Amino acid sequence: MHCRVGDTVEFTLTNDGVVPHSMDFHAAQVDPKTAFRSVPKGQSVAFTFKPKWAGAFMYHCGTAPVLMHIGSGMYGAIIVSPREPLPVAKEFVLVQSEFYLSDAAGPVRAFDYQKMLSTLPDFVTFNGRPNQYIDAPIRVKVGDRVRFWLMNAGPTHPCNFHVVGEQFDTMYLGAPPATPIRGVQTWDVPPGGGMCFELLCDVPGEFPFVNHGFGHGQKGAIGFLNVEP
Ligand SMILES: [Cu+2]
Repeated sequence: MHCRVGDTVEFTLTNDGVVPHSMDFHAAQVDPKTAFRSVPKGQSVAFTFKPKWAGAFMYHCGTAPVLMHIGSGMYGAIIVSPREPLPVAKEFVLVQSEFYLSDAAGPVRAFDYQKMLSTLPDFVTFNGRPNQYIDAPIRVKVGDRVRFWLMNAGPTHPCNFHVVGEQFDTMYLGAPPATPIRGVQTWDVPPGGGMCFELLCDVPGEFPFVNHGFGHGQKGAIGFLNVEP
């Protein structure tokens, strides 16, 4: 989802599932008791909001236990751009998340709630598939500015974002374009948080982008940014 600061976002959730669900938008400032309430099977909830701040914001099911609902994949990112466009760049959205799978055999691996509580994930991924950007690298050209909108859905671990062989000349801890941080090697995006990382591709090569907490990077949160001549 993409919008700009001050746009009106209209949202409706209809629950076609079995157990109650809800949706909590971190980009919204609304009464959560009303807007983010759980709706049972067959019912809906609708609300509108106007994002006040730019950034990469999480939205997720907030029905108890939240760990189970987020750990089962009920999340996404909404990118809120500032009204005044940022400098031209190749923009990418990365959502880091963790997968906790049961050992039961079958066509679909169910979640394991005890494993979620133990915080030992089987996979940690960017955009839902382990190592997918090893298999299909992100490709840009020398001279491109790359902007990663990185949102960490968790549910539990940080994303210590780093690009091997590069440095972020611009990083927004909060809302772009105010007060960038310069010359960053690695910065941790907390679960439930989002940040914006920029680098200038002035050197050709194959640059791994990783979760530098390598116990998690090695479980799939790793990929290649290929800078072609
Ligand atoms: Cu849910």
